[in-house]
Amino acid sequence: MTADLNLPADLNLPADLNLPADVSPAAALEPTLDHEVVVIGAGFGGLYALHELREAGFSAHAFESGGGVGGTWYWNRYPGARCDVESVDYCYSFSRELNAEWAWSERFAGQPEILRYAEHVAERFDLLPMITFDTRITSARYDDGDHTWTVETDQGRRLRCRFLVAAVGALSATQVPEIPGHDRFTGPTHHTGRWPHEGVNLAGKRVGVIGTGSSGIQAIPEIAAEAAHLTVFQRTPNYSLPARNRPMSSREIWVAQRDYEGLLASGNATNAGVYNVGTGRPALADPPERRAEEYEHRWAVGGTDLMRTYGDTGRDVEANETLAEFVRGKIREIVADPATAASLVPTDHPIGSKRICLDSGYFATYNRDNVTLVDLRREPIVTITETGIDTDAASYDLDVLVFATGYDAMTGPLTRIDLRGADGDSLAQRWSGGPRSLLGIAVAGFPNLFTLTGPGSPSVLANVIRANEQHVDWVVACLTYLRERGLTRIEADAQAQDAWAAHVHEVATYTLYLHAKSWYLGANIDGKPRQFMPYIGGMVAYRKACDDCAAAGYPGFALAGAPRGSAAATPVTKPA
Ligand code: N01
Repeated sequence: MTADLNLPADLNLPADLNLPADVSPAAALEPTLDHEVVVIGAGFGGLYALHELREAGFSAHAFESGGGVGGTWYWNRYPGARCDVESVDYCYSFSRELNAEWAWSERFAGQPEILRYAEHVAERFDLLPMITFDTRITSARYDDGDHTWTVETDQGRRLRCRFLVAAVGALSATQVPEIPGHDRFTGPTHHTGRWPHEGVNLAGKRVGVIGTGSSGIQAIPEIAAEAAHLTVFQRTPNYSLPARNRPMSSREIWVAQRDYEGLLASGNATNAGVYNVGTGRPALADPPERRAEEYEHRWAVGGTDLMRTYGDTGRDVEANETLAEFVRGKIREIVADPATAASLVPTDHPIGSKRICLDSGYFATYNRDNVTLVDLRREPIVTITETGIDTDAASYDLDVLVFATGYDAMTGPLTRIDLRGADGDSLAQRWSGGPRSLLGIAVAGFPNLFTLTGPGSPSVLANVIRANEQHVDWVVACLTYLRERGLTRIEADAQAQDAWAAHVHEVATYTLYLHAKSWYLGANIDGKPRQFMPYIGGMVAYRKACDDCAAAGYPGFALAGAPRGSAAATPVTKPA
């Protein structure tokens, strides 16, 4: 989640978004659709999309590659998987009743509990009949003759729909790096994002973990506690803050269940979609002792509040350094061996310019006798072998190899589907120079496609459940608007898209996010264009841009369709 960057209230949103909507009659229309809307994915975005589409009277169906709902929380079952947004915020806000009946057991819910919540939502709102599981959508082609998408699945199904809602998540396309010899290892290998559902018995095993991002940092303490020996292969040290996870008190549960208005406010009135406890001052406005007090207090409380202590640590190098040095000091305090501590202290990027990690005993894990840190900056990997990993300094024998190596973030989940737009170009081709979209939700050349939490929207910089809710609400209102007017086609205008992309980039330049080699920038994937993908202007400004666009009749989009009363205006209700 992003720190609250206190960006200027007037973000200078691109004026040329005010393009006239081009409304023209549709060409020949095909009434025999399978569904009006196909939703790709049944994670938090897809579930809410199904709910709202059905409420608004659309025929909708989702296809999900997993065997159940939950998206990222279905797949990420690695030991220690836990949310880094507080449970009271990391939940839906659309239903007062849902909020009143669900009781989170921990301050930061673990993966099993979040998955149970997703399953509860799917059952409570009767969404399961609207989902086909174990089915991956492999391709989708848009036909401009009749304003439809033809979708194909890996189960051999082909179906037609008017609109496509990609609820594919930003971090679902796993990434295993091309390390020499990566297919030579003869023992089990696991990616944290595709952890076996039956679990992995690590007792008595020599385990190697490559990667120290959020996933590695959560998994490492748990694996160390179970394995005979753990060897961590670290390329870049990372900042991590103590989660200080704990059970929720009965009073906290009681308040969370009743304070529905507070829940709404945390999502709607803050930039990151979570409750904000910053001082409101610039870091250097406080004398060093006062600053240390503020930082110490938030370190002791735990969670990501520390990142929001001051409003300028996300955009001012000097301010950032005060916070970074505070955290470095904590690492040096916790880790007993000074050489190991030196390897773990991050110095190559500002704190928060990569996704901040939350941990439970991560740095202290390196004080265990059964844990070895291999600093790959000192001894790079030469090759993976049949029995372990060779660096240029030593051979490490392993029984199990864990890749905590992350994702082809934000674009990967979309470009790995063969999506073909109006002129037959694939989305992967269109985005080969970097993703471009209007408001992060629609792409020029790809009519009737909506990308929930797509690149160009706040997405991973916000509370993703709330970002999904906001996107779904916008999409369903948009589809309702089209239906009421007998319109069957909506497409982002290329000029408006360029203006939005320029704005997304401009806002990122106000921050320190461009100072790190992060997955936000595509820097973790060889050959991926370096472009800051999420929108850092914050949920408040972003929501306003979306709302203004809808209120003005969707300027920046070209709308088309048959006049009211034609076949196109007839609702399509063919069941799944
Ligand atoms: O992936 P990452 P992640 N040789 O890309 C290393 C969300 N999430 O799965 O930094 C050696 O952050 C790479 O090294 P470097 C959250 O948004 C949330 O951990 O590129 N190492 C890095 O250390 C998060 O940010 C939660 O030098 C290699 C690691 O692999 C996002 O998912 C939990 C390498 C990848 O880190 C992704 O996190 C988990 C190579 N060739 C995830 N290639 C919570 O809610 C890569 N690495 C708590």
